[in-house]
Amino acid sequence: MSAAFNSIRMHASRAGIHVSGAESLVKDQEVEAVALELFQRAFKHPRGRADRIHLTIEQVVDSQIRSASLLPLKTLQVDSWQNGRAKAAALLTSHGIPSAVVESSIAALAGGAAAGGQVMRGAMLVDVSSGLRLEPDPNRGVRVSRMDIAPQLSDRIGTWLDAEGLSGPRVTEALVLASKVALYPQVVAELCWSDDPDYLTGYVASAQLGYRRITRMKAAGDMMGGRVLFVRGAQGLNTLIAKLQTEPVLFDGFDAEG
Ligand code: WAQ
Ligand code: MG
Repeated sequence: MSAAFNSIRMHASRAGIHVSGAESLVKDQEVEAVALELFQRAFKHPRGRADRIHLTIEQVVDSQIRSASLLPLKTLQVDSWQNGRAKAAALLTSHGIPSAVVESSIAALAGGAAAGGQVMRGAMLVDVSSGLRLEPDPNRGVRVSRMDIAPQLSDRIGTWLDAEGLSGPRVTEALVLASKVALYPQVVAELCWSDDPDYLTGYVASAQLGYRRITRMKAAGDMMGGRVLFVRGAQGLNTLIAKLQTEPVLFDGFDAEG
């Protein structure tokens, strides 16, 4: 049996505006099924019908794949999106990120951080000391990719998430993305909530905090959302961006106790 892994990336847009995206890292024998699944997701999406769908499949050099453990997951229940954002802001400032930088980043996500108040396809990179945006293309942002659950962890994590009532690809994909981002010490923390109008849960994550879900980060029907990676200055930025985009990582460990 072949042990080769492949990066599969999907990006769908409509009139140039982001609709949906996904990334995975799978063995040869799974490529067809996963590619079909991502295509179907792109074609039928709550953000609307895409008029352009990209599927990119690239073989990855196995010896370059890094293995790591997933962040521990915890859920914070809140009764309104206003309280959810306030909790997120408190968690971010507890990392030493100035309140003004946190507030302007939340406002950017809420208002659409790409040109014309649209959602971005990737993440904003925000300098924690100046609050300035560092991503080379502020319309696109930086897309974190080439990461997945390792095949040997897949059943265990699936069973655990099912038991927690968190079945389905969304939580797993977000946990995997946040766990990859947290591997890089230059990233202080991450903030995220979905741009899907029917999905209201978001999170704050970091190596220090783990993956902290917050049940409401926006109002139902709101089409805005995105990701902010709070980074320590612009030094080494190109290397960080290259690793976020291309370093392949498989997650083979998980501490269910958090
Ligand atoms: N790299 C960088 N940014 C991304 C990526 C990526 N691979 N994927 C998505 N984004 C940005 C982009 O701006 C999207 O518009 C935004 O994030 C939201 O993406 O525990 O579903 O896929 O219950 O809609 C988090 C909570 C759900 C899950 C996040 O995000 C849970 C979600 P979506
Ligand atoms: Mg989305």
